[in-house]
Amino acid sequence: MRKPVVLITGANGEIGHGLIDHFARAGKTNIVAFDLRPLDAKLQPLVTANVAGDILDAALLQKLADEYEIREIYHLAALLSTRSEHAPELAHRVNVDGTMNLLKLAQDQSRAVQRPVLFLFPSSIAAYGLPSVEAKHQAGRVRESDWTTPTTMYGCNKLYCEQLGRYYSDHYRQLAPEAGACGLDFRAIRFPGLISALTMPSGGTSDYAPEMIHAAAQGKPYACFVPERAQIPFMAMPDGVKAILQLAAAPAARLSQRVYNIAAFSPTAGEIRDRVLAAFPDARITFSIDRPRAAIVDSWPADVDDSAARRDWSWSPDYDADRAFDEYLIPAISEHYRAFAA
Ligand code: AKB
Repeated sequence: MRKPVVLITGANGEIGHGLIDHFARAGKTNIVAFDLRPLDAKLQPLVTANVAGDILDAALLQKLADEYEIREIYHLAALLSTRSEHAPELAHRVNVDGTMNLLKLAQDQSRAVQRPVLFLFPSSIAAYGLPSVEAKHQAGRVRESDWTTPTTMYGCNKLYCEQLGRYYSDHYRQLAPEAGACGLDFRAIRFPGLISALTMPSGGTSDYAPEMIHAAAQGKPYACFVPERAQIPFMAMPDGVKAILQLAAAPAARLSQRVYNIAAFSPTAGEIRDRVLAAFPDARITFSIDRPRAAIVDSWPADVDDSAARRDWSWSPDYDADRAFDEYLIPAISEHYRAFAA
């Protein structure tokens, strides 16, 4: 008999760390962690198996499917927005073909055991694309159905994968239902920029916020690549992890859509600088604009409407900006680097 497991791809990333940690605390260790690199040594005791490999390797995924009964998939592996602009074709392969491989795996698994496989997908505010800063500020809190004209390969990939998730859940093999039946339960969150006290993102365009805070805590200078007025939604990592878990646990009957916005706070880069300076008065923060990256941030909404998530699965963030900085980011990041230096 195959062992029932939860598969986490991109397990070494920021959300993966938070999820594995949460599952371990809840006594759930039937995790198969999948990442290009071997799992972080401190997470290894918390999982059943740690597979270093590529989501484009269909033979490796098949091997996993033969060995385990995969009941839930948290598909976190992706190339983020800045990295994807440097290598758009590679991004398409990883972000789209890789997701297709996982969706197909989930479908096959669900057919084999005759029960739906839960598939959690982190989409992004990058799925939106506003044509100008004026339009962005006029748009206000953007709904899921509005402004879905992304300007980045990553945004296009995320938006398309949301559609693939819907297709594999609701219409797969519609002309041969006997071959395709059973099901996939695809659920996605369009995440804002996430800020973790413990890990640093790499290859994203919202990275200026975590980079600014982590640099200040280490006493390093930081040149922010977007202007002070740049504004997008952000969220403290514990809320990001909470949102994925809440959406995963929500009864299917309560979900009126497959893709949800979530929001917490929406500071400008200048406001982030001010909060960092209040905590680290010696911080050396300057602004040196990288125009292409700043243009990407300008194309993302200043804020999103998360009323559907609030209504359907009782979403509500624990951390507003004050709490995120004063009770999570500043103390935990300071402690992280103090322990690092000791
Ligand atoms: C990125 O900057 O690419 C990500 C995102 C907003 O999805 N952090």
